[in-house]
Amino acid sequence: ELADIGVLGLAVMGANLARNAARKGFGVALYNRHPERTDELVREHGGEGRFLPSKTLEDFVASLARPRAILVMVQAGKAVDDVIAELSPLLEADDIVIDGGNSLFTDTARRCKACADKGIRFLGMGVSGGEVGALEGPSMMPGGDRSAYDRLAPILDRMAASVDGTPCCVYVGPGGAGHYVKMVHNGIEYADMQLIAEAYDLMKSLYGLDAPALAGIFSEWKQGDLDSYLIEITATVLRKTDAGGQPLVDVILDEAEQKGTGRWTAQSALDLGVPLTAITEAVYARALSAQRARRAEVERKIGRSPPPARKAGAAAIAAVRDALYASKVVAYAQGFEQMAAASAEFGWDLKLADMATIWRGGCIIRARLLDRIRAAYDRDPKLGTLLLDDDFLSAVTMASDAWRAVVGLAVANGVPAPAFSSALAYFDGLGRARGPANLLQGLRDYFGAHTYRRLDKPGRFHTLWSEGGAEVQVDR
Ligand code: NBP
Repeated sequence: ELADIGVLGLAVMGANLARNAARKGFGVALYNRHPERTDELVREHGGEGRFLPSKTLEDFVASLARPRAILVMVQAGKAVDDVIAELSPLLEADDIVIDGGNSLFTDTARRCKACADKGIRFLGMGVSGGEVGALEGPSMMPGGDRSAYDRLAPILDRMAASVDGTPCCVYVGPGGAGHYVKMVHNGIEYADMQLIAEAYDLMKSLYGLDAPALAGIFSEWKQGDLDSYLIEITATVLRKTDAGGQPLVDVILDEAEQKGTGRWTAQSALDLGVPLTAITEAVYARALSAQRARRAEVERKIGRSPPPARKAGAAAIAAVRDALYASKVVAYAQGFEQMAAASAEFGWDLKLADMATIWRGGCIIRARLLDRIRAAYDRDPKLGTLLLDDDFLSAVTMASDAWRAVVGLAVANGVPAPAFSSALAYFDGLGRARGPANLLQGLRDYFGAHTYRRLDKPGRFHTLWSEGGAEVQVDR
């Protein structure tokens, strides 16, 4: 009997997705460029379901039922183009290629079109949940050819995580929409993790709390509004000791690496003109973390002294919690606003409530907050920003005194909290009908004759700054 789906690329993600599909009763064809990975998968997990391993691409394609569906799980970038080029001559009209890696959405749009020109149906699918999610049920964000999605939905829905009986998988939109949404998901993940790291740093640096005490605090936060996978694993990581019995986190090098999806998110926000401050600060924070030697050199020169010891009272810890929650709402609001802007720019018709729905399970940013985001977009699918939703606005407003106090304390004591403080600055900027850009416009008109508009009359104006200072109307 032929296979229902093929998986090409059997490193961690591909192997676990193949096992996931097989465990759900689907016949799974297997292929990896170096056959050792295929052999290992069959040797170690062959009993989990119906696997059809192949050593050549020809045999692999021949082992699939028509129309063939091939899930490509290779390294993002050139490898995906190479694989498509090798596969294309072996495929027939209506066969389906799904790229489940972290591809750049513009590459996906290009591949979607190139495949369509050859009669091959292409899906670019974001998959979140890491290694464990891939095996046990990830969140999946397929975009591209709609008919290919419809054909595969019964398989994808079974493979995906599910929350309250709803699969964490939905058709996102045409072209590169699926990978775009996955990219923003990863950007939000950057911001979420940076905010958690700042909360950790503040409590450690200001109140001298050690890792086990902090683990207890994060475990407690997991019971409330902050309930999320990332908060849960924060407690676990903080509690872990190494072989010598000391907290592992205390000996992990403080240099964060990045694979690029956070940076892509920030770059796209700049292109779209979306103020994506929280995610972008998180990308910068990783970049600064990577300058470890320079940080040590500057610290030596400044001769820094630690902040004075403070008592960690319940109110102080609750303030950090509230500041974290409010900042997190801002980060999500910005990410969702970016998806709306991209949807308008590229004509995707993204359903933001659906995105919140499929991120409730399986993925790294799964959180109770996403239920509230879904509810907000269900109430008003055209909501311009989550911060205009009554529930979110009142939650953030209620937290704002604590938020200000925490950011103030951080600034006063030299503990950097870039994501906390930029989220607050964004919220304050958003909540002010009249900002200081009037002066910017005046300056721009002075040196570049860029013109300005006035509050008190229609039209565009220019002041003849160097020719007597008269104002002229330049357009009616
Ligand atoms: P990797 O990103 O490490 O890629 C390794 C796989 O790509 C191997 O199967 C390798 O084959 C194959 N490959 C390469 Br490299 N070049 C190839 C080529 N020219 N032709 C055919 N195969 C080629 O694997 P991964 O960590 O499982 O991730 C797969 C995708 O999923 C990536 O896009 C990744 O960004 C994404 N992703 C990863 C995670 C995660 O937690 N790791 C989570 C979500 C998404 P070989 O064995 O023959 O060298």
